[in-house]
Amino acid sequence: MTLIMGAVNVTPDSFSDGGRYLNVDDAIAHGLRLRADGADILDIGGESTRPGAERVDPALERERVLPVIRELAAAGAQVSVDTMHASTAAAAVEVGARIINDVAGGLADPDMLRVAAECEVDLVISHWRGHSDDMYAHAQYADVTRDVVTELVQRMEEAAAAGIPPARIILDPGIGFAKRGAQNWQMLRGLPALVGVGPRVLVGTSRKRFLADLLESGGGGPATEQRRDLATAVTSVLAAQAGVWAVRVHDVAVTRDALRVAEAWRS
Ligand code: PMM
Repeated sequence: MTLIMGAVNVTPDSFSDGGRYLNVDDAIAHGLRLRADGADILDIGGESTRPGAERVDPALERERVLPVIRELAAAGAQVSVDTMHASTAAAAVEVGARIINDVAGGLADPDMLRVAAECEVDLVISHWRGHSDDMYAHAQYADVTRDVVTELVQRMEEAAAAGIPPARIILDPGIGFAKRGAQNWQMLRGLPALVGVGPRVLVGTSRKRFLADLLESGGGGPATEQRRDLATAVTSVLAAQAGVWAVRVHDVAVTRDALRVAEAWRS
């Protein structure tokens, strides 16, 4: 069964849920609720990666995420830390995180691979070409799927050289990162090629702009959160059918239901 990673953004400006859980207690309560809803992993982040978002100082980022990670890990949750900073990743592992989720795939911080190797935890390597403020300038591909696979294989080789075996690596196509609308759909259609590389694959489509654009172009007015969550449940089912290991979502309950329906159909 495909695993569900529930996103907990402890940020004032995240793409979809920014500002809602900036308070530590609210973020912990939200994480516990996502776990009760069926999240297998809780992904805690303190820096928004929304297009155009400002960078966050690592010390402020740690202040936001460490108390939340500590508490959720102590409650028995499997926790990942969503960070591009090696210092935050190391501190998060110390308080109980077991997965480092680096949306920059090790490219933003030269210490990230060394820290992940030393900590002996799993590492999510996402496809990334630049920070949010100018990522669309890098959205140029000869063939999105082929280029993303090639670049992720390079990142994996760098990780292996740093001492991280493929069994501890999770690859992520970085939906919405340096990719425009149609490029995201092309990448999703090409997911089997990424799954074929070997390591586990994680996909995050949740509430992203390309889904909202699609919904709005079909009518019905603004793409509300509810509409985006339904769209996310559908893309998550299709990703599961393509063989991914896990999907990263905000509304765990609706995706859990959708995955169960698809599983019943299949089995
Ligand atoms: N997307 C966001 C944040 N973290 N991590 C991984 N591994 N993959 C993603 O696609 C991903 C991520 C952006 O979403 P949010 O800020 O709305 O939660």
